[in-house]
Amino acid sequence: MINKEKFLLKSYELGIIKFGEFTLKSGILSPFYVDLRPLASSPELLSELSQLLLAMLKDCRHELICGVPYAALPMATAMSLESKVPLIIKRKESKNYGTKKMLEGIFTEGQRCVLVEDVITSGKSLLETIEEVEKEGLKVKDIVIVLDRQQGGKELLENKGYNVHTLFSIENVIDILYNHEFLNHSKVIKIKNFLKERPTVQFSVPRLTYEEKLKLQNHPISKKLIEIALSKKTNLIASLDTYKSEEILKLADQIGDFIVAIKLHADIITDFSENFVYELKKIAAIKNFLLFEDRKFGDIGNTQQMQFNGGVYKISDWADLVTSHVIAGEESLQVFGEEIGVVTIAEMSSKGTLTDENYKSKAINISSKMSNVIGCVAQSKLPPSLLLFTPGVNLTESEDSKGQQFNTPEKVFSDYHTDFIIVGRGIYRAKNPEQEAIRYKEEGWKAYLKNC
Ligand code: S5P
Repeated sequence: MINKEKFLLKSYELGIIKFGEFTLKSGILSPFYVDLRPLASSPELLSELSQLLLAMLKDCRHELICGVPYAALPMATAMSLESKVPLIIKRKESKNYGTKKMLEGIFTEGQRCVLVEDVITSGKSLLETIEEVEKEGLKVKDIVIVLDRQQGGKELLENKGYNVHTLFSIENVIDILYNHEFLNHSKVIKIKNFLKERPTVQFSVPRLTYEEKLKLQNHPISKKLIEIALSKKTNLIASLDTYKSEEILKLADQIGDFIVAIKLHADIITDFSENFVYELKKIAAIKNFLLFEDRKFGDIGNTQQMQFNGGVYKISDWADLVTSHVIAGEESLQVFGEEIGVVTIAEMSSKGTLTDENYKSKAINISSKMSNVIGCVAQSKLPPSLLLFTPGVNLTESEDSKGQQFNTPEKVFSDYHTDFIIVGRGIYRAKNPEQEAIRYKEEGWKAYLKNC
C-alpha cells in the first residue's frame, strides 16, 4: 500500500503547494497556493495517487470513472488504467456541431459513475458537473477529491446525499509539512489563523422531512422508526437509565405513547432478567415503540460478536437497535448482522470528547458504507441518508457535574438537523415523568416542524 504521507512529501517537492502571499480570484490574500496539475508531470506520483484514490473507493460499486476537467482528467485516466474501470470524459462546453453531447465515451443509462476532482473549495463547480452527468442518466453517489480546502464544499455535497471521499484536508497537509520541518511554527500559526478566519461558504440546506427521509432508507429498522415517528408525531427516545427493572417497566407504561423508542443500558439494571425483557417487549408491542440498547460496543469484531450474542444480556435476542463505536474499524461492525439497526457513535456530547472533526468524518464515512448502520449519535449534521440521534437534550439544565453538555430540542433541530432526540434525566428524574415525556415530545415535534 502506498504511504499517504510519503506521497504528499514527494508531491510537495514537485511544487503542488506554495507558501507566501498570493492574491486569490476573490481578491483575498492567501498565505498558500495550491495547484495539483504538476502531478501529471510525474508518472510515478500520478500512478501512486490513483492507487490512493482507488483505495478510498474499495467498498463502493461503480461502473464508470469521470474526472472534472481539466486538472482531474489525468488522475481519472490513471485510476481507470489501474482499476480497469472505463473512463468517460466530460466536456467543459458542449460542442456546437455534431452530437452536442456533454459526455464522451461509452455508457448506458443507470450506470454508477464516480467523479474525481483535484481540489474542492465551495463545491459549486462539482455540483454543476454532477448535474450534467446525472442529466445524461448516470448515477453519481461517490466523489473522490485529492484536497479539501475546507471552505464548506465537502459539507455542501454531503448534505445533498453524496459520499465525499477526500484524501487530504488543507490542515492535514500543513500538519504533515510541519512535522517534516518544511514549515516553521509561526508559518503554521499564520496559515491556521487564515483558515479559521476565512469565511466558509455557508449554504442553508433545509432539513429533509421524515417522509423524504423515509424514501432514503433501506433498513427495516430505520423505516420502522420513521414510520412510528410519523404516526405518533414524536421524535423522542427516552433513555431510562435506572437500576430497577420494575421502575423501567412502570416508566415504559407511563410514557410509551409519546416515544419512538426506549434506550437502555442493560448493564445498569441490577435485576436484569429474561422476564423483564419479555414484559418490556409486551409494552413495546402495545404502545408501538422500539428497544434500543446503548451498549456502545468498542472492541474487535470477534469480541463484539460474543458480547452481542452471549453473556447475561443476550442483546441480539431482544434489541431492535444498538450503539457501537467505530474505533475498531468497519469490519468490527459487520458482526451485528443485518437484522438489527446499528447506530454508531460518531461524536459524543461530553466536554473534552476525543471525537474531533477528523474522527467524526472517518466514523461517518464508514457508517455511510455499512448496510446495517442506520445512523449515528452526533452533535452536528450528517449526510441525509443517515439518521441523526442526539443525546444531551434537556429543557432546564445546560450541563451536569460529570462532563455532560445539554442543548434544547430547538437548538439540535435547527443547528444539527437531528432526527431523534434522546432524553434521559429530563424525563426519568422528573417528579411527573409522563408529563415531562409529553413536554419533550411536543417540544421535539414543534422544533422539527419549525426547521423543515
Ligand atoms: O455522546 C453521547 C452518547 C450517548 S448514547 N452522550 C450521551 O449522553 N449518551 C447517552 O444518552 C448517555 O449514556 C445517556 O444514557 C443518555 C443521556 O442521558 P441524560 O440523562 O444526560 O439526558
